[in-house]
Amino acid sequence: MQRTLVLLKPDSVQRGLLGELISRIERRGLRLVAMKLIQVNETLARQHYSDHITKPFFPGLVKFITSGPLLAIVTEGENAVKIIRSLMGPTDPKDAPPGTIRGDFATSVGPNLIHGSDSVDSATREISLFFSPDEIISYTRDIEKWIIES
Ligand code: ABT
Ligand code: MG
Repeated sequence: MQRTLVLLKPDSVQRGLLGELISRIERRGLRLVAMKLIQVNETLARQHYSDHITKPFFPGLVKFITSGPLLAIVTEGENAVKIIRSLMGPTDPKDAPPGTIRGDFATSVGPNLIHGSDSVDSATREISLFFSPDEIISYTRDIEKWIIES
């Protein structure tokens, strides 16, 4: 089982897409094990996007992610990291196929609606930035007893 951090970014909140996007995650079979609406401050934004600190788009990225409330989620399930990345679609929505979140709802690489950790290591790091261990509540769904481990 893996956990990954999902952020439904300020544009998702502004556009009233939270329910739609949560629904896609749930229907795919991942469990929501922690969730909170927060306004990210500059310190947290810089930590979260520390890989991009030298990039020309970094100041704009920090401005955007701190521009309004976002919904932070920890989701858990088999292959959660890859599954969220495939639900999201590519970073630039113009390359995102229909059926993906960015391919269905976004047009521009700035406000691209959703963040998902890009590896298991990033997920561990990012989850600990946004949540304390006692805010994460693990549980299983009955159907998961049929998972065959490969
Ligand atoms: P995030 O989930 O937000 O990290 O997006 P993703 O992992 O798909 O894309 P990366 B490469 O991590 O981009 C981080 C944010 O930086 C923005 N960006 C990225 C630009 O604005 N211009 C660029 O050329 C690149 C490569 C998009 C991402 N988020 N937002 N918002
Ligand atoms: Mg990223």
